[in-house]
Amino acid sequence: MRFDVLTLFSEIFQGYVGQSLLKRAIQAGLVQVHLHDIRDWSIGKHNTVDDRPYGGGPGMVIKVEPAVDCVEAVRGQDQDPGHLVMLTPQGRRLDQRVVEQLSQHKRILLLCGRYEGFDERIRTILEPEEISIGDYILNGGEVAAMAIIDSVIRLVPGVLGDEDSSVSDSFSSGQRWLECAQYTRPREYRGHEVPAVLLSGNHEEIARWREENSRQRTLERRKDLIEGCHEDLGPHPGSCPLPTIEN
Ligand code: 6GU
Repeated sequence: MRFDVLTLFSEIFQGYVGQSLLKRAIQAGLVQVHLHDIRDWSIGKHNTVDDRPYGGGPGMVIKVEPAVDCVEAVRGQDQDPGHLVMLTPQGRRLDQRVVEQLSQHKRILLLCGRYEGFDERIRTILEPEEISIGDYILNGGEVAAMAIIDSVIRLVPGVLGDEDSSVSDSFSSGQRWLECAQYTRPREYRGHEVPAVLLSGNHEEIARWREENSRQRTLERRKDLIEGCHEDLGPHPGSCPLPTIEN
């Protein structure tokens, strides 16, 4: 799986790319991350990549020429032109289903914006898929691009060890209940004890307790996930785990 990140702030990615899971995946040849500085495709002697918006208003807009030139040049670096994603607050909201769809691509280009946005013709010409990571405003698309890389590589075969396979993740393939509470040693800390059932060795009871714990948490914290379960089964009909919950 190859990622190409197109950004004005490639330094932001340096630490992340050297981080353990991604680093191992890169060393194992499972994932490639190529960083590209949009400024390398700037125009004029001042390395301009942004400009004031026509019509006035605050902030700066990313210029069409450097963005389009950069995407086209980077696309040409591989036989696979790749799937172009533009990170913007106006995009489709990222969730695990979107992550699963993205993971089907062999190559993804992540175009990160800054400032007030992109010249609209970048969209018209390149027709990217626009993705947002939530309903709040970031200073740029870089953190969102990292969220995409981080969530997608978990689904690349071989990146996770068998032990922490992503199949059992709480949001994988139509599963929408929250992860249950977890404990490790010590058995007691400041008077707070580990639930006895987890020490019982009774695997059936433990499984039942965990399911019930997930159910309760989801109901308390994220009722919307359960409600969504009934109307939006998507490509996984029948996998909804909580159809019995009332109200
Ligand atoms: Cl992708 N970009 C920016 N600037 N803000 C965001 C976002 C993206 N997703 C959520 N907020």
